[in-house]
Amino acid sequence: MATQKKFVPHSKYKKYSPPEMKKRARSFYEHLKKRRTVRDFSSRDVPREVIEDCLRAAGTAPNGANMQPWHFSVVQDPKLKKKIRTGAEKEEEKFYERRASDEWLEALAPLGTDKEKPFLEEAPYLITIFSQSYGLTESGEKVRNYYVKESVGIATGMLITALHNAGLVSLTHTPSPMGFLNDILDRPKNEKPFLLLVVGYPKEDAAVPDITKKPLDNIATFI
Ligand code: IYR
Repeated sequence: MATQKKFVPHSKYKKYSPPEMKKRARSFYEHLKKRRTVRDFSSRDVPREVIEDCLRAAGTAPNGANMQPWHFSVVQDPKLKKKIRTGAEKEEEKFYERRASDEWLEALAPLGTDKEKPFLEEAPYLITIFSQSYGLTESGEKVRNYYVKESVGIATGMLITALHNAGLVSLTHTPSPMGFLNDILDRPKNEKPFLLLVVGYPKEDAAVPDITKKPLDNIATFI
């Protein structure tokens, strides 16, 4: 039988005056545009509570039928990190030497990426985001999930934003295929690795590619 709907007042909604909205929108943009993907990580530790709150923030993401079809696997253990690095570099070697087209390699050239992934051992946290193609009840019955990629993509974006807000940097790493992460992290087969987020502080001398974002009139139309 279908569960009855239950509504409560949206008492936490906060309204701002237009000038306040303008200020907030601008200052959030100014803050967010300082975010850069970093590949040079310091091994300095990060308080676990910070990571926990950023994951809580990610878990508030809007998602299909509120199934929350995600799992965040958080790794600090150096032995597991080494295994992940070995698994990722094995795939990346094939990618850079055989799988990637010339066009793809050319698109990546400004980023300076290659098959070596030392950050997978150097950064204090590796967070693998798994998407759950279907859910499982306690008795092992399958439950349908909806808009899984969209939901997990939104949660991941919110996690990246939360980490940036906390003063950390991250790298969205996508070794492909990522199936090796299920084995290493012992995740069930209804879960697929969506993205590997490398998290920590940047190295003192960390440098980032000299690239820019498209201006508003290039990414939006008001009609
Ligand atoms: N997964 C590879 C290649 C790579 C692909 C894209 I698209 C990027 O924006 C960056 C890297 C790697 O991580 O090196």
